[in-house]
Amino acid sequence: MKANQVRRLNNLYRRRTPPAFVVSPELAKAVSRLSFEIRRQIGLLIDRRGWITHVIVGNHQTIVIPNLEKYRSGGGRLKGLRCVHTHLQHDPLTQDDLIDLALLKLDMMAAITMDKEGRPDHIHTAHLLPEGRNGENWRILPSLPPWAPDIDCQALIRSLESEFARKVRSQKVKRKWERALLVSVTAAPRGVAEDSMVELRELAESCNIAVVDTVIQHRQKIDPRFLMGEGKLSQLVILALQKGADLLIFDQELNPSQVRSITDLTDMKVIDRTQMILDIFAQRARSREGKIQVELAQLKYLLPRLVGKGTAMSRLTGGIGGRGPGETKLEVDRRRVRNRIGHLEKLLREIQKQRGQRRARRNKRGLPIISIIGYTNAGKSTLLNTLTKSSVLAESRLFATLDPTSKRKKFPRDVEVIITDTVGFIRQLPEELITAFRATLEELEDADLLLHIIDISNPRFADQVQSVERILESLHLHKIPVLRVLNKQDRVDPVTVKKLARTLDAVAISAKDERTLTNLLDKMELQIKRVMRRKTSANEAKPLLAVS
Ligand SMILES: Nc1nc2c(ncn2[C@@H]2O[C@H](COP(=O)(O)OP(=O)(O)OP(=O)(O)O)[C@@H](O)[C@H]2O)c(=O)[nH]1
Ligand SMILES: [Mg+2]
Repeated sequence: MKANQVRRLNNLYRRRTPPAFVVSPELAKAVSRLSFEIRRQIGLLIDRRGWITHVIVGNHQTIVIPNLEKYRSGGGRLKGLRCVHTHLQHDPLTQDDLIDLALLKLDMMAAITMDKEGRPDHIHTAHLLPEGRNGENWRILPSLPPWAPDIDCQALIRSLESEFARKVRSQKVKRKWERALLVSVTAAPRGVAEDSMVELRELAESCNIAVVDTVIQHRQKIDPRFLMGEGKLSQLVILALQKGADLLIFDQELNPSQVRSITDLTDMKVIDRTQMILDIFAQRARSREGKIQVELAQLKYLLPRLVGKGTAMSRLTGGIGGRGPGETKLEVDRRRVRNRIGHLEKLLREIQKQRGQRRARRNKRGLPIISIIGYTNAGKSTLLNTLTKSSVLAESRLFATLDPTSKRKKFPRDVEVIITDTVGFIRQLPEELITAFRATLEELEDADLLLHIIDISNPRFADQVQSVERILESLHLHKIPVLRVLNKQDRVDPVTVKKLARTLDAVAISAKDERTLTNLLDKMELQIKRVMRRKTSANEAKPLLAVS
C-alpha cells in the first residue's frame, strides 16, 4: 500500500457518522474508493456515538474482525459496535457476514457494494432479531443508496436492544443465578441424548445455574474443533443472546483446545459436564480431606487447559466451573498449580495414613461393615438416617453427600454393625474425581455388605444401575456381596414395584418410612450373619502360629 493510501486509511478515523446513518455518505465514498484502489475489502467498526473504533484491511474476499472481547456484551446485550465493510464483487451480505453478525453480537452488519468506478451504490444491512421468525434469527433490510438512508440507525439499535432486554427479563430466573444454554452434540439416539440432558439440567440446577434452553445436535461426525459447524454455533450464540445466557454447558467432555476454540469463537464462557461435576463437589466439600480431594481433582483437570491466552483461562476459573472448595479462587498459573498439586498430594498421603490406622482399629474391633452405595440422589443418606435414627444431610440435590459418615446400628437380635454412607455415583464419573476420591472409595473395600440403593421413581434408573455396577467393577469392589434395594417405592405403583423386586432380585423400601424397612432389615441381618460365619470359619482355618 502506498504512503498516501495509508494516510487516507488513518484519516477515516476522523470522520464521524451522524446518528441517522448506518455509515455517513462521505465515509462510504472514501472507504469505497480506497478499497477499489487497493483491491481489498475494508471494514469499519463504528460505535454507538458514530466514531470508528477499528479500520480493518482484508483481502479481495474477506476481512477478519479482531477480537472484541473487551467490548461489553452479555445478559442479552449487543456489542455496541456495527461493522460496515466493502464488497468488491457486487454481491450483498454473504452467509459469512451473517455468521459474524451473530457470533460477534454486532449491532448491525452492513456491506457497501460499488459501481464500476468504485463509487458506492448500495448499502446492504442486517441485524439480529430478539425472537426468531420462521427459523430466521436475523433481518436483512432492503438495500439502500448510501446518500438516502430511510432507517434511523441509532433509534433502530436502541429499540432492538430494549426488545432483547425485555425478552430476557420476561423469563424469570432466580436472582443471582447464572443463565446457561445446555448443548449436546452427539451421534447417540435421540432418547439417550435427551435423558442425558435431563441429568445435565439437574447438575446445572445443583450448581445454581438456570437453564434457559437446551439444544441437541445430531451429527454422525463430530467436528474436532467446534464439535459442530460454525453456522450452527452462530445460531447457538443468537439463541444465547435472545435468552440472556452467557454460559454454554456441553454434555460432552471437551478437550482443552475445543474449550479454547469455542470460547474464542463465541465469546461465551464454555464448560463441560465434568467441570460442572467438579464445581458441585467444590461447593459441597466440608471436611478437610474432602476439600483437598476436590481441589486436587480440579487442578488436575485444569492443568492441561492452562495454555494459550489468559482470557479463556479467566473464563475457566471465574465463577461457575472455577470455584474452589469454600469459595477460594483457583490458581491459574501453571507452575503454581503444579506446586499446589504436589503439596495437596502430600497432605492427602498423610491424611490417608491416619485413615489407614483408623481403618485398622475398626477392623480389629471386628464389627461387620455395611456400606450404602448407589447413584447420586437415590436416597442413601435418608436410609442411613432412618436406619440409625441420625440426621446427616439428605436433600434433593445431586451430590449432597461428599464425606463418608459411619454410624453404629444394633439389630433386634443383637447383631451390631457399622453402617456407612458414601458419595453418590454418576454416569461417567470424572476420572480426576475417581483418582482424587480413591481413598474415600477405598474404604468401601472394608465393607462386608454393600447396599445398592436404586431410585425406582427415576425414569433412568436402569441406566443408573448399570453405571453403578460399572464403577464398582472399576474399583474392584464387585466381589463384595451386594443387596439391591429399590427405594422410593411410594412414588411407583405397587404392581410395578413387585415386578421390579422380582426381576432385579431386590427388596423394595421407602427410605423415608421406617415401617417399610422390616423386610430389608431381615435380609441385611441374614446376609451379615452369613458373611460373618464365613469370616470366622476362614479365620479358624488359619493356623495360629506359622511354623516353618
Ligand atoms: N418420595 C421419597 N423420597 C425419598 C425417599 N428417600 C429419599 N427421598 C428423597 O430423595 C432425595 C435425596 O435423598 P438423599 O438421601 O439425600 O440421597 P443420597 O443418595 O444420599 O444423595 P447424594 O448424597 O446426593 O448422592 C431427598 O429429597 C429425599 O428426601 C423415599 O423413600 N421416598
Ligand atoms: Mg447423601
